[in-house]
Amino acid sequence: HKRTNQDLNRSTIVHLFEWKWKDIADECERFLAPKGFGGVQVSPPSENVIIRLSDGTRPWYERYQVMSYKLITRSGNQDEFLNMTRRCNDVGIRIYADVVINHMTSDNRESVGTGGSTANYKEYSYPAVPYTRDHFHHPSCSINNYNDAAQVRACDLVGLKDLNHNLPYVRDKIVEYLNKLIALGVAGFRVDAAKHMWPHDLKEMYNRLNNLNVDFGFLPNTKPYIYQEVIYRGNEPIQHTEYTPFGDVTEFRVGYELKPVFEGKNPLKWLKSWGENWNLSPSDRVVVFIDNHDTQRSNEVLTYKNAKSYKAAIAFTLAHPYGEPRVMSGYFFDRTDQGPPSDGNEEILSPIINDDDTCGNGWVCEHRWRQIYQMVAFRNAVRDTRVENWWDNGLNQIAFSRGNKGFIAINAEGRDLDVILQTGLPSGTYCDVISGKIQGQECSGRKITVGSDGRAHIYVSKDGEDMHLATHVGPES
Ligand code: LM2
Ligand code: CA
Repeated sequence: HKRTNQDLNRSTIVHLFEWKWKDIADECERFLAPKGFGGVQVSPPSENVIIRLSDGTRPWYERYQVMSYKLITRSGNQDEFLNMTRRCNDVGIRIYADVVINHMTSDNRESVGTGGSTANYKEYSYPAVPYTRDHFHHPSCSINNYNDAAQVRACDLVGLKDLNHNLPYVRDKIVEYLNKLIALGVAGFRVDAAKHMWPHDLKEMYNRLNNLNVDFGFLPNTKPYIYQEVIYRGNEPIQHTEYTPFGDVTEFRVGYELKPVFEGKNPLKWLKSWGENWNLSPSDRVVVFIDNHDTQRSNEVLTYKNAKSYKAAIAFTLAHPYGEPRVMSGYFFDRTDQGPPSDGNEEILSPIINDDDTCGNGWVCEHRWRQIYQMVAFRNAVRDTRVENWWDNGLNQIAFSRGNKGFIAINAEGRDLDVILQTGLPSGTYCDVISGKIQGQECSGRKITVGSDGRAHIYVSKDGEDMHLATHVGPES
């Protein structure tokens, strides 16, 4: 296994944002396993407060307001969670739980949770844990100055009641919750709001976590893979290095940096030095992504709404060895607080699967876009190789190979890319996995003919559906 606890011939975490456990189990079997994905980040499994917006609908962000550590949410209950981890692990797909442990809820109008638990906010009372007033930071204060590390850790994030992890009781409850998830077969955790907790408290809790449950196919003595949400943009006192000694961190700068690049505002040629040389954190400590469920609601990164640049940026992160990749997969939205597609009973709708693999019923299913899932197969095919045969035109056209296993070319310029390039690949006829795929024995996309000298004619039109092409050795060639 790798440090992510994924199988060696797999890679890439897909965040199935707001999906139901039952649908994730189905997706592991029918799509993620055959396409080579390595794992799924699931929405927080812990009971959350039910919030209704003025139009009566439920916002997605209610799931970041914890009522208890009971596993009961709109995604499903504990039995359904277990059914998911069982079925996904059986086909080689790992489950990472998003764990919200920095805080409980804010003062809402509503005080009933998805599992029926209640709370008394004025008293800081959450009887279903139980937590009482003593378990929180007092006096309450709000976070408004990110240059004050103590304030970021001990005050309330957007009004959310802040747990005091200095207390053994609080740590016990959280360790108990995480160990419950481990017993149920998860492979690791995305730690929500890690920046808002003291590193030494997190370390102490992680040290008390059990090994992964061997009943789900993990090797004995395997530790959970932990990646911590630490948003760092530079020039802040709280740095990744405080958290990397005992876990990985989310590298938000990838999304922020690649947006202008793939919009043609910062030349692609600079990607030659992509990685630590861009001041990003060390490759073996980061999860990388173009967007996540928060940033896709901002204007700071590329999302499904900018499909052409978005697909190319994701292809670049999957083709490049820097970091552990995660792909966002969500639903269409107009308003930032808009919750997942749901029916009249507020039940989350299952995605409909169309004949061309895409989704319906309001789900975007970015991970089912051909240009995205076929780059997961690319990444698996090129593992253990380096970036070689770098080429650029001095501006916005680039190409590189991964050893002699894969090749990608990107054209973000206002003119066609039309040139003979060294692909590093063995001679043969390859199928461009961006414009098509192998169906039966036939390539439905463009073909790339590599000569005995490894060179090929590379053409990417300036106004095609996609601004890139890619291919690799293996079943897809
Ligand atoms: C995270 N990482 O550190 C999550 O990725 C992010 O999605 C969470 O915020 C945040 N931390 C807390 O877990 C989301 C959402 C916020 C939302 C909170 C709590 O981005 O907008 O805040 O969840 O539900 C909402 C309202 C906000 C209000 C707050 C408390 O948007 O205006 O603040 O609830 O009622 C008074
Ligand atoms: Ca805190």
